[in-house]
Amino acid sequence: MRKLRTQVGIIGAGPAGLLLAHLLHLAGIESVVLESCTREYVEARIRAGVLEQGTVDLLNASGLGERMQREGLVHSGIEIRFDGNGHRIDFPSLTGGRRITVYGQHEVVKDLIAARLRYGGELLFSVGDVTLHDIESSRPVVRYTYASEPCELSCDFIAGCDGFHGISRSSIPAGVLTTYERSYPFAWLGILAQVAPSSEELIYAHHERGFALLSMRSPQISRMYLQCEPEENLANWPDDRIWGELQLRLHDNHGSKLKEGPILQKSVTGMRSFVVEPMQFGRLFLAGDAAHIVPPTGAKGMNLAVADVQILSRAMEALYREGSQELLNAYSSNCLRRVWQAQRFSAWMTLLLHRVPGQSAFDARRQLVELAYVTSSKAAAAALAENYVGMEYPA
Ligand code: RFL
Ligand code: PHB
Repeated sequence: MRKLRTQVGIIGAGPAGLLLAHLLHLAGIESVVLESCTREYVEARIRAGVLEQGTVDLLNASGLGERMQREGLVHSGIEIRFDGNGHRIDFPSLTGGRRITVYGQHEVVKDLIAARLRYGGELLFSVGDVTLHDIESSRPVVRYTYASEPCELSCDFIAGCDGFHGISRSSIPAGVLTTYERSYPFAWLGILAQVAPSSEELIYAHHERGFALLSMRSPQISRMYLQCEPEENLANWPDDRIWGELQLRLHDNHGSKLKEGPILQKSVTGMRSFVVEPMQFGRLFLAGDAAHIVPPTGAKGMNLAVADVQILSRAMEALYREGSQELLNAYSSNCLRRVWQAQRFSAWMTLLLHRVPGQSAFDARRQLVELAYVTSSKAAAAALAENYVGMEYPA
C-alpha cells in the first residue's frame, strides 16, 4: 500500500476540483487531485459555455485568464425569440455595466490543468476504486488505486468535487443530508457544428414544437440545443432532421435562415434541479455538481461550482493562516444562499421557455404573456438580466 499525505484531498478534476486546487496553491495550501477519467477525456468533454462576469474576474485575478481574454467572446446581451420575433435583453444598461463571456468549460479545464502541471501540483488521472474513510475524524483518508497499486491519502480535509454521479455525496451517512429535487419531462439534444454562429449573441427560442438555443464556442463553431424527450434515442436524429428542426424552432419572421454545417458531436442531456443540505459533513466538503444541479437553461452550473470553491478556498485559508474556523463553519450556508438564487432562476427560465408536455391551455397562454412581459417591461427584463450575468461575488 502506497501512503501519501496532504492538506486537502480533492476528488474530481472538473472545474470545481481543479480551480479549488489552484486557489489553494495560491494561498500556500497543498492538495492532491484524484480524477477517475483520463486527461484526454476530461479536456474534450463539451459542457457549459457561459461564464458570469464574477467567474471571469476570478479567473483573471488568479492568473488563469490569458487565453480566455484572447479567445473568449464577450457578450452584452441575449435574444429571447418567440412567435418568430426576437427581443434583445441588453445586460450593461440593465445591470450597471455587467456582461458575460462565452468560453467553453473544456477550455477552462485545459487552462486549469496546464496551470496545475506548470507549478508541479499533484494531479492523478485514471485513479480507480476511490473510497472515503474517517470523515468525522480529524484525519480523514482517501483510498484508491493508481496504476493498479492500492494507495492511501491521509488529509486534513476532503473536498468532494466529483460531480453528480461521484462517490463523495454518497459517503455521507444516511439521514444527514436533506435532498430537494425536481425533474422535468424533457431533455436537451445538443450539437457542436462546424459552422459560423448565425447570430452574434445567444438566442433562447420558445416555440410550439419545443425550446431551441443557439450558442457558440468560437467564430467558427456553433453550439445548439433542441428540447427533446427525456430518453431520446440519437439514432432517430440524423443531421438533416436536426437542422430542419432548428430552422423551424428558431424561425425568424424577417426571413433570416440558420447557417448549416457538418455536425461534429451530438448528445442528450437530462434536466433536473437538485440540492443537498448541508454541503458539509465532518471534514468532507461538497462543491459544485456533487452538491447541486441546475437545469442548463440559466447557464449557472459551472458558475456555481466556481463560486463554491472560491468560498471554500477562502475558508481554508482563514483556518490555515489565522486558525479561524468561522468561515469553514459557515461554508454550507454561505454557498447555499447563492445556490438557491440560481435554482430559482434556472427553474424559472426553464419553465418560461420550454413546451411543457400536458400543459393546460391556460398555462400555455400564461407562458406567452410572461414572455411578452419579460421582453417589454424594463423591470422584468432587469430581473432576468441581473440573474443571468450573475449576482455579485462574495467580497
Ligand atoms: P464535473 O464537471 O462533473 O466534474 C466532476 C469530476 O469528477 C470526476 N469523478 C471522479 N473522480 C474521482 N473519483 C470518482 N469516484 C469520481 N466520480 C466522478 C468526473 O470524471 C469529473 O471529471 O463537476 P464540477 O467540477 O462540479 O463542475 C460542474 C459543471 O461541470 C456543470 O455544472 C456545468 O457543466 C453545467 N452546465 C453549464 N454551467 C454553466 O455555468 N453554464 C452553462 O452554459 C452550462 N451549460 C451545463 C451546460 C451542463 C451541460 N451538461 C452536459 C450537463 C450545458 C450542458 C449541456
Ligand atoms: C452552451 O453554450 O453550452 C450553453 C449556453 C447557454 C446555456 C446553456 C448552454 O443556457
